[in-house]
Amino acid sequence: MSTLKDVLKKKIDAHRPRTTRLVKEFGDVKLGDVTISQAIGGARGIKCLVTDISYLDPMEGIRFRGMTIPETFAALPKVPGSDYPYVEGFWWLLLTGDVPTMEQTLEVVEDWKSKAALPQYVIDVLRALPRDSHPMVMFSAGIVAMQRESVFASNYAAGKFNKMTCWEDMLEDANNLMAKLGPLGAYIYRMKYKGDVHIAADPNLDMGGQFAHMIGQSDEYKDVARMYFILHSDHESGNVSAHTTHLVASALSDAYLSYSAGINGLAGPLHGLANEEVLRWTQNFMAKLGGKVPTEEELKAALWDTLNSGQVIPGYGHAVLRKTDPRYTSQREFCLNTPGLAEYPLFQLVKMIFEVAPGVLLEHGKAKNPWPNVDAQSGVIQWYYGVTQYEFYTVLFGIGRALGCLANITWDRALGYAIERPKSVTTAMLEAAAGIK
Ligand code: CMX
Repeated sequence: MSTLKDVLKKKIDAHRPRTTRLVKEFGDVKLGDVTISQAIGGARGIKCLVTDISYLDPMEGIRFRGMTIPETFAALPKVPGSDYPYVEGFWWLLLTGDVPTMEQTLEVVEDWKSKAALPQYVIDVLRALPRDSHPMVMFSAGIVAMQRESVFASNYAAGKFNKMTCWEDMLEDANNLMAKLGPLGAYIYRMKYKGDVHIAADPNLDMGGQFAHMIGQSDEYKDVARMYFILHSDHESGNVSAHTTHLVASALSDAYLSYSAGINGLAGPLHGLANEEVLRWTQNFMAKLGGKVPTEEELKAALWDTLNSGQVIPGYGHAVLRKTDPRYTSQREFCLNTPGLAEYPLFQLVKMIFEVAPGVLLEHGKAKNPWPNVDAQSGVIQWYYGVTQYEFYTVLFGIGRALGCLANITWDRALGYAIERPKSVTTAMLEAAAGIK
């Protein structure tokens, strides 16, 4: 008797050539407004999402509310004594489209401070998980556990749902969650990697500074946290984390349910986990060479080994971008302008990969974009400052990404966006559209 797996394997083996043929030979055949290759290939390029919070141009990169990354950093109120802006002021910008005054920024700073404490039951949930669970699992579990705090959900359950004003409850949930994500990440970090010894919040610090303080980092790292959270915040609506958050919220799920789902998407190796993969790849490569700086030929060979074994080069390529990601450039400049980091061997290697990998990917001929994305550069900065637990890097991404996702779903509620429900078709229908007998 065949097992379920045997039967399924036969079916899959028989089905695969049909899908491959549809994409290869009939990819451009239209199915209404989209093509077969778009229907099979992850909805690439289909314009069916709306957001005014950020826009990603394939050649220019991201603009937040119409501003490039350097313009954004220049425009926002700065933390005293720092070259970097308050994350809280950036949140105001994403939500409203206006650059806030210092007074408006400090209003958010104080609001988040007042909401930052983690409920004890969230700590209990984190502590109940096996200590070797991935930090993204802990982060996601912590967020979803907090759902009982949702003002939106409790008002909905009490029959107080009002389509015109429900965005106010979403905003309250979003502010509450934003205030707690830094402390949640810091708790996970200290519990997992720093002997379970925790650091109390400093009442004088802004969100980015507080995170640095609570993970036990230096003053210098405070700017790293601010920069990192802002750079990772938003990349328009179609990426997996933003789209998942939007999709789940479209069922009138609250901010906690929606963003924990987004976090689960961010934890995939083709998305946010790529920053962890980049560091693993570079560290393994350096270890193989016994720590010595590789020659260009050695690096090329290692990149080809990765490609030939069927894996992707992490940190390279993008679904939309067709040039070097300006978030990569911004972090690269931070490295080049930071004495010590500029000469750091791992940064030298990351620089060398930037010089070699695009040529290898072009020769390989598959990736539409051979240039680096945000993840190619972020880990080296963390490593330099002593955050060497690279499985934690996606949590850092997730704290920042919340800014964009939560601003978006607040606006989704305000504009009453509909529940998402694209239409699916069968493979036989595609074959019929392609004229395959
Ligand atoms: N290394 C090797 N092959 C790559 C590649 C890379 N870095 N980038 C793309 N390709 C391959 C794809 O796997 C695909 O191969 P198949 O035809 O065999 O399936 C082919 O090139 C065409 O892909 P594409 O259209 O250029 O890219 P997609 O839009 O399908 O995927 C992305 C985009 C980011 C998933 C892909 O470039 C990738 O896997 N990059 C490495 C992982 C990574 O850095 N992810 C982080 C992205 C940023 C983020 O979200 O955080």
